Amino acid sequence: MSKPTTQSAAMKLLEFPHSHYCEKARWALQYKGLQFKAVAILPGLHLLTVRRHAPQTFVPVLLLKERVVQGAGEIIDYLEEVCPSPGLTPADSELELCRFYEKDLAERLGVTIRQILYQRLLAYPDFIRYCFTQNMPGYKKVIFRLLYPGLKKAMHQRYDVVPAGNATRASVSLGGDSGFNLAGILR
Ligand SMILES: N[C@@H](CCC(=O)N[C@@H](CS)C(=O)NCC(=O)O)C(=O)O
Repeated sequence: MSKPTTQSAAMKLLEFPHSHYCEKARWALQYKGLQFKAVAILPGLHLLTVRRHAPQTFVPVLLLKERVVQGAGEIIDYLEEVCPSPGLTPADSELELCRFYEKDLAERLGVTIRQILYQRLLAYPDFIRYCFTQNMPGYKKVIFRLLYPGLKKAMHQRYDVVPAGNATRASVSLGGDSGFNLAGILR
């Protein structure tokens, strides 16, 4: 892909603007100077939107004319392939290590940070509504308000957010033998 082409101008990024995974994909697109349209979708209703295009329900999803790429790491790999310069991934001996850290940070740090944040923030619906629906039309804010009780429950389950007061149960290891205790942060 030469940049920016008609195709890149037609690219859409389905995202939750508050999501760090979506931010990662957005940063990669911006770093490469590609034109794209970020499309904020409403958590909850995203299940319908995303499943129309992609095999799983999560965002970010990059929509191109003839291709759909789901997941921040996958989007970066795709962009590296079609628009190698400026590069984001080392091509030499550091490649393997770089991939290891990227995957590890996405799977463990990314998931844990989300868990920590939602542990606290789900109790503040106004703040969550602001983060999830800012810049969306009023009717979506209303829909979100109606969906919130169910969504909150679903997010507790999906993101393994422990109920308030039980936070000391949660403990994750973030690096080799050095234990990283989520409870220490949540107290
Ligand atoms: N492995 C994915 C994870 C993305 C992810 O977990 N996205 C969350 C938002 S932070 C999501 O879309 N959750 C809704 C769902 O899974 O249906 C990536 O690296 O992009």
